[in-house]
Amino acid sequence: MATTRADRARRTVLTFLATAGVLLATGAGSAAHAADKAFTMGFAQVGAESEWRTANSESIKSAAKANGVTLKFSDAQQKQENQIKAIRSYIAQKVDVIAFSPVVESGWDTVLQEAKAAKIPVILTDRGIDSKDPSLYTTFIGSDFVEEGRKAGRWLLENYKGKGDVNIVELQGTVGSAPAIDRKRGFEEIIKTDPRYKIIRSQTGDFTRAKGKEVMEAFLKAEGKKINVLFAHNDDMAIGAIQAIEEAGLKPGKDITIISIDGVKGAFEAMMAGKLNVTVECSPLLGPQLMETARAVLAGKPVPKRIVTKEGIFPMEVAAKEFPNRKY
Ligand code: GYE
Repeated sequence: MATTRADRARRTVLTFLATAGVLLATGAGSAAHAADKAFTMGFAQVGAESEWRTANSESIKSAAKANGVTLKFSDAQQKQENQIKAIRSYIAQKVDVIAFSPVVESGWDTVLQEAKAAKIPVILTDRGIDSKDPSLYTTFIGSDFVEEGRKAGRWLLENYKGKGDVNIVELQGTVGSAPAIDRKRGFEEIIKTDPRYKIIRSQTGDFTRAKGKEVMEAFLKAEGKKINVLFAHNDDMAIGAIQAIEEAGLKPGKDITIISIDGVKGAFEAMMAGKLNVTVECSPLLGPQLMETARAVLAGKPVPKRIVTKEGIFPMEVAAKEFPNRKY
């Protein structure tokens, strides 16, 4: 798509020059050149905490290759201080553009002011920040996490068959991260419209399988058979929790209804095995759009401040049919 658009732009410039017959070559020519030029991007990734993240990193790396972008890529192991260090090193290396997926929402102003002072544009991907100063980044490409939480809540209200109180346990994502804060908010907004639904335990599992399992074990120990529903902020934690539920002698997907978010292949496998009831899609395939947007920013073209990823929801009944179409 990027090439086609660039080609079209070039053609328009050439046509314009030919018909007008004027020497605008310097101005128009250099703009077209800037849009086509190879550039260097520094990307500060969150970590490798989930299947989603692995697919996201892969998407960014392969899109950089396909677009001739020189990519400097770092993995912060879910630590903000490492991301800040990586961003500072990209500033020192004078990359053309910096992109990153902020592990948590707060605490970015200082380092982003440094990037701004160095005149390096910053693109947020996947996760947002809570800064009061919108001039610190050019655009934010990613999902609407509040809406994902709402979708999870709506599915529950529409599909839960049991009678009486519905006891929910929640596995939250990384503390302070945009997806953990927003998914919780969206889910609560919907379930509070029916007083039968109650979150009886809620704790972070840091978006990983291992912690998802560990925390679910603790939930089971404390609440046992009282638990009707598990809402996990991502598929990996749900998959870890499924193991804990089985080890406790219960049937995941039957004794406990399980809802999670991402839509990774592992979730589809769990749904096909009847162990996960539904996954809300969150696409990690942001690479092509990121490269296209970076190119536009560097060419001085206006880009929207917010680019929202489109996504669906997949209950277990459609898992086998959808599985072959899944790209991550
Ligand atoms: O849901 C989770 C990952 O920020 C949307 O981070 C992302 C989340 C995703 O670790 O699996």
